[in-house]
Amino acid sequence: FPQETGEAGSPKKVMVIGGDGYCGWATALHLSNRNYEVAIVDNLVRRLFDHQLGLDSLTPISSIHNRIRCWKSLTGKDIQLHIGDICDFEFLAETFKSFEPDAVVHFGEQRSAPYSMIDRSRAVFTQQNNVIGTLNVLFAIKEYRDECHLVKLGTMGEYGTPNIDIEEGYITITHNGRTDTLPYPKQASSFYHLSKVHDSHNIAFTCKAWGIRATDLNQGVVYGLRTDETAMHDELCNRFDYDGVFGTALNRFCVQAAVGHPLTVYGKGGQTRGYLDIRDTVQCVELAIANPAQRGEFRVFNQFTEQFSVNELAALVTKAGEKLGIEVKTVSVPNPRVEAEEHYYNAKHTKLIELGLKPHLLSDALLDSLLNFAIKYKDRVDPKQIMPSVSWRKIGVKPKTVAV
Ligand code: NAD
Ligand code: USQ
Repeated sequence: FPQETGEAGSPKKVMVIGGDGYCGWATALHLSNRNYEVAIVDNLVRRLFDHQLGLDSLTPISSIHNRIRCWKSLTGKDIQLHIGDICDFEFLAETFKSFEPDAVVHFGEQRSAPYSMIDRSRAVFTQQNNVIGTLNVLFAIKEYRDECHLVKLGTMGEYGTPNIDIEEGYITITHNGRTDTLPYPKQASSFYHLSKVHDSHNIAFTCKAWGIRATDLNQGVVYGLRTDETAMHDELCNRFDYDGVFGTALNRFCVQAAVGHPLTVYGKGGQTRGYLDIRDTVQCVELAIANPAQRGEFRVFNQFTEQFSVNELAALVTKAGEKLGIEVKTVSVPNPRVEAEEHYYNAKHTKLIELGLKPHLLSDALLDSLLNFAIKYKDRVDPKQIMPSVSWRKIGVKPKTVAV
């Protein structure tokens, strides 16, 4: 990794928006450990969603204040904390002016596809929170910190599942004898995934119009619990979602196996996505920060390390369960989503490797340890939260208090 210095040789300052969340917390600690000066910005709305929907992380998590205190007492390193909503521009402007970031890593969005499909108000909230939050970050960079590099978390789901190879952000097309390199077509399939498409367009435009430097990390589905830093103390433990709204495929399957619930394959199970270990999320973000985009450049990286279908994941978890003496069954659940269940999928993901990413591929050992974590915390599992409860087809205007 190149030298982590900002202006005048001082440590590079990184603002981590969404730094209390799953990817953000792991990243904030990793960057702090690597001697970046870190400020977390978060309005803790993710903890509120849990309360509102009656959900909880598999792992017990400390308050953000105790997390940061614990980190300071273990390492002597300070992480600044700014509690507030990035949709509130005055708040965001103050954090920019006081912290003066060299890079902003933006994780701070509503990130669940099912949440965005609960009812009209959640769909509107998701797009308002995500699109306006990102617009405010772009304006704050332009106004107060125009050299600052934006590292924005996007999603592989922006591309959908086209019947051709997926490139990294751009595709060169020859049409009626003329050739151009154009943004890769976007075919997102939830109001959440669409919010990321809208963000990408807004960022691309401001790179062109104002010379913003930005990297869009089109991340695949993240799995895993521990990173070197979050494993240092119980109070640093990361969240781990297994419920039908916020839980993601592989993490959910491990918890389901641990409690003897059949693995919930939606529909035919041929849905193929890119996946990565949370230890690679933190590595990729550090690589993007250490190798910033040029002024005016809108750079897109596909951030995942391996592709799996849902059926393949279920088979891997079944095998890992057998080794631990657990019998794992699979059930085909009627698909609550509208998505292709059998399709071609071949997505490029070479740019982060070229920058030096050393992937942690999904190994038997990792699956064993994930299953063991799930077993360790299995008394905390609420079986009522496992089955999917949000239907893409049934979304309507009637507000729903619980997802069920
Ligand atoms: P998370 O919900 O655990 O964390 C998001 C954090 O952002 C939360 O702490 C939340 O309180 C905060 N936040 C949301 N809106 C905010 C606002 N308006 N102002 C301030 N803070 C706000 O999500 P995560 O799993 O850590 O995902 C982080 C990012 O990575 C998201 O943008 C997500 O779309 C992207 N991503 C996640 C995955 C995954 O598998 N988890 C995969 C691909 C991309
Ligand atoms: N699926 C099942 N069974 C389950 C859960 C999911 O079959 O119990 C299927 C889904 O139908 C889907 C696939 O697994 O086809 C992935 O679903 P997911 O819930 O693991 O992931 P997704 O909704 O796509 O969203 C997650 C994160 C989101 C991120 C995205 C990356 O919540 O923030 O953007 O992964 S990607 O999928 O590459 O777009």
